[in-house]
Amino acid sequence: MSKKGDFEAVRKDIAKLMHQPEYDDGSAGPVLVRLAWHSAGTYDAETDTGGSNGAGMRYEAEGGDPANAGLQHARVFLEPVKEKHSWITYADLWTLAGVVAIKQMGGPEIPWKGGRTDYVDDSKLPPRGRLPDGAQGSDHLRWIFYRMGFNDQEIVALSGAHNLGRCHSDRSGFEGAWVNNPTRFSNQYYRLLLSLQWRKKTLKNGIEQFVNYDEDSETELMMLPTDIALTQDPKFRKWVELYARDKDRFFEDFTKVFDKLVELGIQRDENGEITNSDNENGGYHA
Ligand code: DDH
Repeated sequence: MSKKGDFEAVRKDIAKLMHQPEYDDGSAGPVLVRLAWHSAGTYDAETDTGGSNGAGMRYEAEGGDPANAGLQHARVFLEPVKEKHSWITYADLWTLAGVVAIKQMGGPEIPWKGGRTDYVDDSKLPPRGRLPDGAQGSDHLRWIFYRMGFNDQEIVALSGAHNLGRCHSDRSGFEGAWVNNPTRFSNQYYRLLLSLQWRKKTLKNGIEQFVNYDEDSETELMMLPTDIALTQDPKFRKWVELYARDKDRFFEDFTKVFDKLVELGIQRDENGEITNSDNENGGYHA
């Protein structure tokens, strides 16, 4: 047990659990990043509902959303950290784990502030269906991400997280990794989007995704229809081209946009203290 508020101690323990030889590509990192993203990506700016506050994925309504299939692995990885540092909220732990994982995998240092609440405010619960559907195109991407308050450039920068991890047929129905080294954060995703030839492939389960033509490569790489959409829409494509040639610019923009993502719906005063995590305000607590 660490002292309340000692986020450094929590960071160290998250970093220690990253290496998971029995799991996927040997790292808990990618699924931890996806947990952070899905905890925050339910936000709706207009109604100020959803977002990482409340850690709603602990409950069936949100945790059982098919879009969140597989994220229990990330939550299970983090459980010993929560047990050891019981003062930390799940909402803070999940977002912090994403930030630590990105750094551990060679990505940028993303600013992160604590203070989120696990208190569930019933009036802020997001309905299902707020997370993106990989089978769709650019209209859907704008519909989903504009709702959170992101613009075209930010959509493309956020999508660079697909440098990490893989699709699992028993989770999303899609299958495979986007890049050859899916536990190393880089701008490879954008470079491959532009440099490889992508063709549509129908998987055994009937789901369509894109795979590369190159038959010499040992592993088949994949892209979701939403990833390919970024190259087909000119307003998205110009950012794909920029991030493909300028890794530093991608790291810089990704840092800002991931920070913005995990702060959605969190209000802070001038000292950085959260002003909307009042546990006394009705609702229920875990
Ligand atoms: Fe993603 N993502 N994502 N994604 N995502 C999947 C895996 C991972 C979409 C669909 C899928 C973001 C945006 C989008 C990560 C991070 C981020 C999978 C595969 C699907 C499907 C799940 C599975 O089968 O296990 C779609 C659609 C979008 C979009 O419309 C833009 C964003 C914004 C992020 C982010 O982190 C900022 C990561 C990491 C993974 C790999 C997970 C793993 O287990 O490995």
